Amino acid sequence: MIYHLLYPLHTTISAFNVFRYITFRTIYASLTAFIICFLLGPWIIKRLRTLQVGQYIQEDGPGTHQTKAGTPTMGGVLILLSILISTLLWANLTNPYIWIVLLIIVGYGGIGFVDDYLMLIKKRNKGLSAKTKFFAQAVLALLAGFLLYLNPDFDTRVTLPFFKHISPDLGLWYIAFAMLVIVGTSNAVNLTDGLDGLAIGPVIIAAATYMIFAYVTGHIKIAEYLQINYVAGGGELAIMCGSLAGAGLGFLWFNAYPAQIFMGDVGSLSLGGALGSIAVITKQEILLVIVGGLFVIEALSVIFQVSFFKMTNGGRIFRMAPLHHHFELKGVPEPKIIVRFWIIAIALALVSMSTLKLR
Ligand code: 57M
Repeated sequence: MIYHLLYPLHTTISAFNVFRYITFRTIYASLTAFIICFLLGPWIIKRLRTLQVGQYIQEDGPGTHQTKAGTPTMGGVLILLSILISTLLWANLTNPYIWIVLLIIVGYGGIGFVDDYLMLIKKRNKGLSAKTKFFAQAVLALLAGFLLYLNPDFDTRVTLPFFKHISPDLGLWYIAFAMLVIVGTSNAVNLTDGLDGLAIGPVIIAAATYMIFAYVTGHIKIAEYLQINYVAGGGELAIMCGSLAGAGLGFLWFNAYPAQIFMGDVGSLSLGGALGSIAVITKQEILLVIVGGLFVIEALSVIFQVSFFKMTNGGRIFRMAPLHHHFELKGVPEPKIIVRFWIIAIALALVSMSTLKLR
């Protein structure tokens, strides 16, 4: 809104020319989302407690988690509210990519909300069935992929890190590919959200990384210099990444150990979906495996654990999956696991940025 209301006035008030710049609007989108989250946090926590929207803890989980029972959850509502307000204020709302990512954020937030709500009612850590959740996510992601496919400016080639001359054009199959990236990222973030701040930290890191990718991808000269795909209008997603990172920092203020609030599936599914869709639009889909490497590691630990369990009739690779539970059961204190996972996420983000030059 601010962009549409104030930038046109730059002909009379020259200072308003600043609203044209993506860098300026990204910074203020981050700060706006952070301040909204920071100011509304205490009220939301109090409200969730009053409404008894408290986390149910599975008995079969690590014993240390029993003390977390009743922690207000569904804090993702606060994150999404901050992202939406900040994006609507600072982004160029005529940009179709903004609305595609908003479709995923709101849609996946809705799926997560229903899942969390059912968990609350059933008083079990079981909400929607995995099949129902996956189907709803797939439909929304296919819709997003189809809208991108219909966009004449959008390129259906897949960018490979390190190999600038190899970018296969998937054509109509790009819709299915985009769906896999979005649904996969969403569920990987969901699995990771199992310790205080463990998911939101790497989400902030990934959002900050894609802030840079979106900016360079949408800048024709820089994209040419780096020999990466130029996506006209892709730079506007830097503002959305700013909102994501700002809201994430605001939420982390309350989700930091010992957490006063959990984000719930409403937060984890939507934030993962947002990162996946931003990766697709900025043509850095495969690079997401590195940027979101922590989410990939956590998801793979579950896949390997379940596969090994089935193949060996009860054998386990880890004491418990996802990986963070394995370290918990080894006696590593929760804060130490969380901060070390953040360090890994930062290292992976730096490696992913280096690939822009290593081509
Ligand atoms: C998402 N949810 C957390 C919170 C958060 C197939 C299997 C791997 C599925 C997986 C599962 O259930 N995943 C669901 C992880 C849960 O967090 C809630 O869920 C939201 C995110 N979706 O926002 O509302 C618990 O995590 C803890 N937590 C914190 N701080 C936070 O900031 O401490 C969350 C956020 C919360 C709280 O205790 O209750 C979760 O862990 O369920 N299942 C598992 O991850 C289970 N692993 C498992 O069963 N492993 C098996 C097989 C299946 C691989 C094995 O290793 O053999 C573990 N999780 C639980 N119990 N709850 C262990 C058993």
